Amino acid sequence: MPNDMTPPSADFAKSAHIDAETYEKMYAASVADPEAFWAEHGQRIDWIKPYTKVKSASFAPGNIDIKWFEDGTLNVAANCIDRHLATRADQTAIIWEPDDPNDAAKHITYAELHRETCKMANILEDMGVRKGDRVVIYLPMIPEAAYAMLACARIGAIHSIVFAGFSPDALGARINGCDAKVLITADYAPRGGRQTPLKSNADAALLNVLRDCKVLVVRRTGGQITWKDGRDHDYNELRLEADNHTQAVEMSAEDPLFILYTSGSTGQPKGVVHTTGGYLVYASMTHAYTFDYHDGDIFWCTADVGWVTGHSYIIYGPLANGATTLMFEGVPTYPDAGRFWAVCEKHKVNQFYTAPTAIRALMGQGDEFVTKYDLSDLKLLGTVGEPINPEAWNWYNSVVGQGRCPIVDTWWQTETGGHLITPLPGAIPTKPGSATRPFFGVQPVVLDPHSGAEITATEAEGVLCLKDSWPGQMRTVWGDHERFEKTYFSDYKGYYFSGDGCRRDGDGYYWITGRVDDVINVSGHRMGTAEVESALVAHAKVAEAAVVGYPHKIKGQGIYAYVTLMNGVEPSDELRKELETWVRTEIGPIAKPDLIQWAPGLPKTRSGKIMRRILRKIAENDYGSLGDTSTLAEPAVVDELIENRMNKG
Ligand code: 6R9
Repeated sequence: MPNDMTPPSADFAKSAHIDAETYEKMYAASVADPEAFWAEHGQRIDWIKPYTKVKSASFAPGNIDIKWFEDGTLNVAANCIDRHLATRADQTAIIWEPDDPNDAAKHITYAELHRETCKMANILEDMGVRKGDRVVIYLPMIPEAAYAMLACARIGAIHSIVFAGFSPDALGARINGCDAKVLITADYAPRGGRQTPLKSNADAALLNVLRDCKVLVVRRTGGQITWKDGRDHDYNELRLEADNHTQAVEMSAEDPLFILYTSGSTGQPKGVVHTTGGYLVYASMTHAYTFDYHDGDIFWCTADVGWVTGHSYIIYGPLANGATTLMFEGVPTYPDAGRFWAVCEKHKVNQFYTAPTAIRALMGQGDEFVTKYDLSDLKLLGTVGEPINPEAWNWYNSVVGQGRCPIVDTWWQTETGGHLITPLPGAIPTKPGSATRPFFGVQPVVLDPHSGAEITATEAEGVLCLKDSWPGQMRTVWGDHERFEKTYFSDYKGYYFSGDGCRRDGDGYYWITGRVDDVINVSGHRMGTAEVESALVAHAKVAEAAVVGYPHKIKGQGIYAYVTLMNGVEPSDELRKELETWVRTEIGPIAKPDLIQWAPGLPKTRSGKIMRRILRKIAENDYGSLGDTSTLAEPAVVDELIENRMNKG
């Protein structure tokens, strides 16, 4: 075994669901005969009417059509709750850890989860929500977020969660985008000792919503809010009267389960659509195998339910598996940088799953924040969202995992529903920084970005595509199937294009090198440069803006904005602050530029296209390799930008 590899310990491998030999056998079977493989593994969830068709997937130009288990019927909430009641009614389904460590944690059993989900489902039905209707959820990380998701699934409504850090404008756009009938929100969202006024954000968002949208308000803090009679409904009051039973609606496998908006390289965020059957099979199977989840384990994924990671690995995957899943309302650094580890100790967490950006931030705070806690219950660590640098990987491994916990570096996307490339911890030796090898049924290929040809040699570098479908794959872009085809299937015909670049090494291991499109990854959150640009140019003093990513020590990538001001407007530090605040309110705090450079002009081709490649190099302070600048309309612009950049140091 090459010495850069860390094999699973013999102990871990012995009790793991999947060992090395089983992985090889199952993987080979999964790609040799996907129909047979998934016919078998589709059985891991409960079906009302069993499927007879397993897979029908076409990536052919003009006919992108993906269906799994299409003639089967089921209900996701029944799978995540009801089917466990016979054996686990009193087992904790959700451990809720509040923002303030002095407040009491909650342990919600499967029986309680059933009751609360039914109550929420009844409230939604009373508000007029029916199968196929859309419900937008804009909530803090509180148990009601889980009840809301599962209540929608129970009555066949399609939920669309908007991260509570998004601004009123972003929320309004998403409510309009999916034409939601109901918005579920809370009075306030406590996070890191501060409170976001969700209800007042929701009020502002609804000013721009055309359709009549009712609001269900959860009282999280009991703080003061404004109220609009007729439109606003009080969850805490309605809950007292709501019946604690509802029938789970029979859904077809291909009925949509949720829409989740995510950033792309062009235009506004798109609504990624996931459906019922394939998604649940895939989320539950990856949860069980990637994290080697065993009955009785306490599983903690630190993501927010506003992101796909929260959907698949806080709610749907774990609950489908009858797991105990931890939901954390707070942030890693409140009240101090030891919070993650305090929570791990307090709740005896066995599997811990977080983002590299959090690891890098905590690593800088010193080891004592970790070592003062008893982390002996930890068995496995995971990362997601961006490439992890070996330094952070090694710290995570030795200080947090005490060299005893395998690390699963999971590569996947909102679009993929679950992990696509990841070590299976009892089977695959890890290498710091590599997502290693594909999950069952996943066929990654590396294509030459210029010719589009598949590179068949083991060692390869290019763009990462998938050759065939897997059950968790997104099915369409909400309301715009053409955009689905154009975004994912048109650059490289016959393949699903991930938007990521990658390298495959001599051992067949995959190393994700980052986005190759105009998407940047800031602290593991996807941002379309176009979104930030359009927010900037919406400001009255801005004539033009170009946004690129640049390497950032903690965030992975930072947001670098080149801004050209309107004629007669003078640059100043005040204006810089004004623009930062502007972007925060237009999109949300995660989109705030880290650096703004005043640009008298932007480098453009003669046809008027901004040459981002050059702007990226300047942002990186890398002037030696600007590449071909011969197509520039005004080459002098570049010299000026470099000069300004250098003056800033
Ligand atoms: C799950 C999630 C997807 C993009 C993806 C890639 C990056 C995610 C990664 C990773 C390297 C990993 N990414 N996991 N890069 N190693 N283990 O993050 O979904 O928000 O849609 O982002 O994140 O660039 O294309 P999403």
